[in-house]
Parts: sequence; structure tokens; C-alpha cells
Amino acid sequence: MNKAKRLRELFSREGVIKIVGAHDGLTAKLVEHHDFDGVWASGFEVSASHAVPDANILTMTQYLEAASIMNEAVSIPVVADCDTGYGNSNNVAHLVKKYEAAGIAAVTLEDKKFPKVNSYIPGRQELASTAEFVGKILAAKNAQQSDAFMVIARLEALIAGWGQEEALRRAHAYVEAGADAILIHSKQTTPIEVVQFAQAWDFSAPLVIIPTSYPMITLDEVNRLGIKMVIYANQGIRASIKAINKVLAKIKAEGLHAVNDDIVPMSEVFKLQGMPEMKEHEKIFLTSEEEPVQVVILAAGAPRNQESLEPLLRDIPLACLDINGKPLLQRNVETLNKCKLYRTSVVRGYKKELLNIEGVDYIDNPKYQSEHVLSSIMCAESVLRGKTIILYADILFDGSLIDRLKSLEADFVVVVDNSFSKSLQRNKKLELVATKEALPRGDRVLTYDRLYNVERMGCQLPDERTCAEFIGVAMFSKKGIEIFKREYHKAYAEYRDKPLGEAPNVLRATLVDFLQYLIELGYNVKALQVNSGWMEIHTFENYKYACSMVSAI
Ligand code: SPV
Ligand code: MG
Repeated sequence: MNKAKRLRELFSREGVIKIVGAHDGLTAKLVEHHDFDGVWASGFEVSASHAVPDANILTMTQYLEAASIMNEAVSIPVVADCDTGYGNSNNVAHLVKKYEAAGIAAVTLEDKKFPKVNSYIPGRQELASTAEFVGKILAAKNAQQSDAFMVIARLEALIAGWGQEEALRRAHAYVEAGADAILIHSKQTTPIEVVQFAQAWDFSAPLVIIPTSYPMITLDEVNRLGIKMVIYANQGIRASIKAINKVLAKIKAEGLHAVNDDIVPMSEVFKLQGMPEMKEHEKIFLTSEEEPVQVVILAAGAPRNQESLEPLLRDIPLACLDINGKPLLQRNVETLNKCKLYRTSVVRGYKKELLNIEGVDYIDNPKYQSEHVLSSIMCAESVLRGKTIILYADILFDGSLIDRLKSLEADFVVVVDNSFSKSLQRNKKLELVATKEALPRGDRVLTYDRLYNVERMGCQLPDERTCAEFIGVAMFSKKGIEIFKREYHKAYAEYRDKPLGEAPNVLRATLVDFLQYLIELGYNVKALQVNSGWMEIHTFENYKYACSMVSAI
């Protein structure tokens, strides 16, 4: 529904319409977030935001631009304060065309002389003649294109001290001319004037008020008086001036650190700016020469056989472990970003609320306790598109490993390390890989990006077959990930109650179980051999070592 129709609908429904002053997209959005019915594009606020008096110092196009920005930022109707119409009835006809075309739901026009001065400024409050203002209303109603657009006539007779009788006389003339509502303005510090006006009014058009100087009036009273709309005209900008002053004074007196609790986090501003939506759009529309690579980090699992880390992991998931000033997950995501990998989804389960670093998407695996790694991967099915890298969350890796991996072309690649014999006492079920060809041994090996053919994967390979350890990093080509998903769905139907790899069923299967299954189906899984560029965090010793290896922050 267009916004003018929406506003009309609000006028035809029960209850008082509440709209709030704003001056830009951000403040308009805050009004919408607080569930008000509409935005008041306040001339006072827009002028103040330019640091000029509310006295028609700005031009019509500046007010229109501000109102359009507000309108684009929200889905609720915007009522634009158009002062006296920025000139005579010719200017009014022009502004109505422009404001209506910009999607503004209604305009208010006030019956003062151009240029106006804000109603609360004592002194010059000159009224236009009734005839002149009626001409403006007629011009406005004649210029509008759709029936829904509203023209609200604002009476300044009480502001100018001309009394109730004059106000009522003018109100009737404006309604005769076609005004869709009457805004009766008063600067008294009690509601007395608007109460008297409302009691004398015949309601040939609905009434609107701006209770800035008489805030004690309650919505119940407003309702009882039959007033249809209230405008909270400028409380937002006044609050922001107070808050900014407080923070700046504190920074000056105490330093930047003192104001943390007085300001919102950057993330809140990002949200208001629409950054999350932009990121979603980027995924779909931002194409580049290089094929984008999706990364999935598997961080759902609860601690398992990790006695030495148990006191730490009682409260946090492993990916949150602080590695020299930064969570493990954040270090890994920064490494991925350095490798130009920006699409990362993290699968969460155990203590999921603590996994909240910025710059990644989160996918929850509610069954992380009863199911296993393969299920976690498939929780991310909607993002498993194109070239995909899957990473365990309990390793720390460097960029060279990722750069090597992402340049490879094979459909299924697992990264393996054959320097694992020393670590066999790691109190962990190692995921082992046997390759058809012998892997090179020794500290100084030159393998370039040679890939080896995987013959078998699992935790229980016979000793003579064991060649290397799977490090928890795998890559799938665009075709590979499609095969992965397709075969998973077939396996899901078939292996609900029978073993898959070394797992009792598909729900309890690991990535390695499933890769072994793919090998058995005849797919060619390749191994990339590395002897450096990664470390696991499985024990407290690993953790201390990792902290000693990376630079602080
Ligand atoms: C505005 O907010 O610009 C108004 C209301 O017109 S008042 O300041 O009360 O005149
Ligand atoms: Mg105004």
C-alpha cells in the first residue's frame, strides 16, 4: 500500500495517530524502530541540523531533499512540514507536485507570511490573510495527483494572539477550501487553548496538535477531545544534543575510555545503515573475475576428551579461546579476509550466544549434541554453493595454507600432515588418511601443489596404511560441493539406521566418514600435504603454544 493511503487508513481507524519529528534518514529510522505511526519531517529539526534558524533560511529543495531521505529510510508515512509553502500559491502548487512525487504522504502548510519564523520565537508572527491562505490550499489540492495525498492546514492564529474566534473562522474557511485536516497550534504551557478549540470545533475535518509546550496532555485526554493526530515534533533532536554534549564533555574531561557506556557500539550504527542487507545483496550481485569462495567453519561441537582445557571450555566454546588478545575464531576470520575470503559462515551449537564476532554469518545446529560433524556441515546447506572450504574451528592456520588451497582445481581436497607420529599421544582420536602414493618425508620438502590420491580415510586405519593426519581443512570445487550435497541426501535416506564409514549411522557421521563413503562410491579425493602453517588447539599445552606463536593483537 502506498504511504498516503496508509496515512488515510490511520485517519479512518480508531485511536490517536502518533508521529515523531526527524531530520534525516537515521533519525527517521529510529522513529520507525520505536513503532510510531509516521515521521514528521520537521522544518525546525531540518533547519537545526544545518545550524540555521527555523525561518525559511533553507530553500524548498533542501527541505524536500531532507524529507525524501527520511521517506526512503522508512516504510511508515512521512508528513512533511512545508512551512508557509515557500512563497505564494504558485510555489505551493510546485511543492505539492514535488513532495507527492517523492512519496511523501502529506504536507502541512501554515497560515503565516513568508518567510515564517518558528512559532515559539516571540515577536514577528505575522499571519497571512485568510484569502491568501485559502488560495494556497486550493492550489495545493488542485496540484495533487492522487486522492490519497493529504494537505493539512496549520492555524497560527493562537500563536499570533488573534484568539479562538479568528482561529475557528479560519479553520472553517480552510476546510471549505479542501484542507484534509486542521493543525491547531498553541504555544501555551497548558493545553487550555487547544482544549477550547477542540470543544468548539465541529469536526468537519480531523484535528492535529503539536503539544511541545504542553507535554502534560495525556493521550487519553487527546482521545477524549477527539483529536486525531499528535506530533512529537522535536524531542529526538533535543535528546541527541544533550547526549552529544554529555559525551563530548566527558571525553574532554576524562578521556575516550570514559564514554563507552554512553555510546552505542558501531554495530548498532551498521545495522541502522542497512549493512547486513548490503552484505546479503553483495553475495548475490557483486560479481568479480575471481570465483568467490564460501568458507564454513564448524564450531558447533561441545568439548570432547579435552580434560586439560575443560576448566576453560566449561564457559565458552573453543573458538572463543583468547589467543594472545583475540578469540581464535576472530584470528582465523582475519586470516581468511587477508586471503580475500569474505564469505564465511560459522556453524554454532555449544554456547552459541558467545560466538558473535562480526564479519561472518551464523548458522545454528540445534542438534549438535546428538549428531555429528556431517550434520553440522549440512546445517549450512543453503550456503554450500560454488567453491567451498570447510574448516574445523579448533585449529589455527596461516594464510599461505589457505592461498595454496583455494588456488587448487580438484573436486575434493583434504589437507593432510604426515609429521604426526610425535603427536600420537595427543589423547585424541586422529583422523587418518592413507594415500596411494607415498607422501614425502622430512623437514625440508618441496611439493609445490602436488596432490596425492586418497585411498582411505578413518580413525581406524591399519598401521601400515597410515600416511598422514587430516588437519580439519577441506576444499570442494563448485562441482564437488554439488556432488557432496547430492550424495548426502541419498545417504541420508539410506544410512539412517546403518553404519556409514566408521559411524553407526549418517547422523553420527564425521566429514571423514563421509569422504570415505565418497571414495567408495568411486569419487577421487585428493590430499594436499603440508608440514607447517597450522596447529591444533586440543590441549592446554597446544593453547599455550599457540599463544606463544602469534603476535599480540
Ligand atoms: C517543526 O517541528 O518544524 C514545527 C513545529 O513546525 S514547531 O516547532 O512547533 O513550530
Ligand atoms: Mg516547522
